[in-house]
Amino acid sequence: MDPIKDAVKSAAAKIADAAAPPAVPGKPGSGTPTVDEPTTPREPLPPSQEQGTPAPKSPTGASYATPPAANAQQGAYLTTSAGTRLRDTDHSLKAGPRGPILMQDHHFREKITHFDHERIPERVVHARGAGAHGVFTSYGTASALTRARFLQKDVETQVFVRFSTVLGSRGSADTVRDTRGFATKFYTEEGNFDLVGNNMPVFFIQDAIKFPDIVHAAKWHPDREIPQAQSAHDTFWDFVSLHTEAQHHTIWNMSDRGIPRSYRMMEGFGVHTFRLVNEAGETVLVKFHWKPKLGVHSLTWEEAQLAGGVDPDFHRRDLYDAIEAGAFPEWELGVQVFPDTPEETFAGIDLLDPTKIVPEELAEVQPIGRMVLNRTPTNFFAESEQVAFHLGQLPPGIDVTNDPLLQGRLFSYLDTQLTRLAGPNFNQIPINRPHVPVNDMLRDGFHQQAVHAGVAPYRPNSLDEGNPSVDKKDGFVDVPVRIAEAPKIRQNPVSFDDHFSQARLFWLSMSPVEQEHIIRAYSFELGKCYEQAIKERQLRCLARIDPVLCSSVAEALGLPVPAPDGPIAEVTGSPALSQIGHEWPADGRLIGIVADAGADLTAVGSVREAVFAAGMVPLLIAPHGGKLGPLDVQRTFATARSIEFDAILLAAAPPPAPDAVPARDEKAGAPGNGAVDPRVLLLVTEAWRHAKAIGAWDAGADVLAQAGVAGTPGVVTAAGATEALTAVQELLPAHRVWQRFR
Ligand code: HDD
Repeated sequence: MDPIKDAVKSAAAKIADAAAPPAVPGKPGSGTPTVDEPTTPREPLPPSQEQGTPAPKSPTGASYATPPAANAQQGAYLTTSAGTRLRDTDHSLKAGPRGPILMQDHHFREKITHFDHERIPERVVHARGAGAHGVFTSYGTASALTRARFLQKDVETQVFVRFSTVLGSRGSADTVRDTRGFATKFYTEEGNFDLVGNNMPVFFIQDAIKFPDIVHAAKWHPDREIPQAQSAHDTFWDFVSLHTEAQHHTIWNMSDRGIPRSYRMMEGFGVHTFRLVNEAGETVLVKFHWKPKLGVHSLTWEEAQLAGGVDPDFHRRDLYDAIEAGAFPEWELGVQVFPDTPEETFAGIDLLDPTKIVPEELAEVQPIGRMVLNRTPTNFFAESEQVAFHLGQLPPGIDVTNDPLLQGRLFSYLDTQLTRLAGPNFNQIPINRPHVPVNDMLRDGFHQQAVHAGVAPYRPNSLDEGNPSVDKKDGFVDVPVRIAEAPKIRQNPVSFDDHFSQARLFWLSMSPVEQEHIIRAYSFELGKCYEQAIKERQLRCLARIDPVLCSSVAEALGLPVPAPDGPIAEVTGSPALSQIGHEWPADGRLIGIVADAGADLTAVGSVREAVFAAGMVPLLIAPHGGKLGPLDVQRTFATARSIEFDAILLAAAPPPAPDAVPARDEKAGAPGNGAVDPRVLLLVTEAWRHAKAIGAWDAGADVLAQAGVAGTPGVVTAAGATEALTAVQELLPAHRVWQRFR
């Protein structure tokens, strides 16, 4: 007898017992699920190219084995973070089935600890956003102006774009009245270029030192943390009425630009003036513009309100759905080009003042490339949340100007990531990694991912034979701009004192419908303020912008119309700023088709195909989910709401469902005569109020009559499905049936 061998044998037997499958699979308490798992384990998708870990580079150029990509799921089996396979992840290790959890349960502790730390601080501004991947293709038209390689002819560059609201928290609604962020990361062959812009070309402040002031004023009240994602409150209006350089940006916010229809239908602006430098060292000043292929369109105020309740993720969903449907959002990048003169002005406009635009009629926007967003993120957190933009990420050929807002931003974006992404190595996070080799001398720090080799992370060195070298030929160019001899001073140029002329220019550029919307927006927002003195002060600002605007808002507030306390600027409007009066492609528009089992489903099927063929997205709306005859149903009367659709087609007049709200109740004033489902009538009346095109055929025409909209502008009764679609298609390029507004 060998006691040691026996002990090993008996221990091995115990381990084998423990490893054996439970006696009765599927029995409650047995440790296995009571229902089968839906799938057998399979390999997950491999990480996409830009998620892969770049090969570590040594300063001497020596190569090292690439470690396995550590940032995605791999293999078929569940493991701990240390790679050990697990037998059970559904039951904590307890002292008996009814006993307490044991401290020793390392899997429990790892799982819960990691979960407890899943959230990172949200962005201090622009917390709510959504991103997408795409490709930028350069036309080469800027190649004479800049040496930047990604702007040379036909060069294709991967991009990631994140759109955002400014004020709300991560979980706030998409359709609030606010400025929208439009931040693009170009993964160029010369390193990343971050163009961090907005959907409005001007900003509230001229000097970055005031950013905390505008943000503290515009965000929630510190005592109640309300309102969420709104500017309709006292502190915002207190600040902008006292700090009149904000008046230009404020009128943009009060316009329809503050409630975009879709991220796909927003312009983007770099806001600041940048400096381009070419191979010969010659420079020009430029302003960057993104022009959406689908045009610039907005929601109506009522649509924005409805979306806030019915679908707070309205813009996020729209972006995702459009890309998944193959209706890829598209923009042209353009530049306004100005000579780089010592004054840094153009047509009397100070190019360093971020509260000013240069009207397109004075300097046309010249297209330099095209961006298509064609891929949604694989993982929201890893990509849209962890993406970090920084204005100092510039390729050779693009340089900054002395705009004091831009100068301050160059500090802030780098700084903020240190807290938000917990350390200085945020550019090693997959979404932020350049798509070119990195050979910096930055070392160590929290969350270091690279295994740096080499012994001399400093320059000059001899131990690594002087590596890495600086590139005197193709490296980043700091344009040697002459700085005028001047005292150190906390002061702005005198030209920055003009706070009202361009707010008036914007007002004069609007069509009557748009002006009416602006009046209503000011009336609503100021109407939500408590402090009379703030409303009166803002009315005095409006008096400097326009007498009609001022008196209309004063009337709505029930306050006297103040006299302007300074001259009203003599300016003319810029027609390019109006969203109305142009025609745009209808690609990617959403067409709701209402049908029921009684409809001619063959015609409905053909009209769906025709909508697809026209580059738009048809959504079949039916009394129930599943199938309608051979057709897949995308929305039901319970899930469809008018805000989602750009036009409605009616193939039927569905009767009320047995479980629907009482169809006809004279006392409650329900619409219709009880023959049509009230949810369909609501869909149609709302679509009508929001000035959308509506077409009907067969029994669908009865719905128009019941809703009381038959024969009004933009409402078409056609002989058949094809004719109805054609008529609606003719209305779509104008975005809305504007005649319906007064
Ligand atoms: Fe900013 C985020 C746009 C002025 C400080 N900003 C941020 C984002 C956008 C803008 C689109 C979101 C980026 C993303 O999706 O991650 N900001 C602008 C524009 C400005 C501007 C167009 C004026 C022309 N910003 C501005 C100033 C400062 C900041 C003057 C500070 C002095 N901005 C920040 C920030 C944020 C930011 C605090 C928050 C999260 C982040 O940077 O990464 O650093």
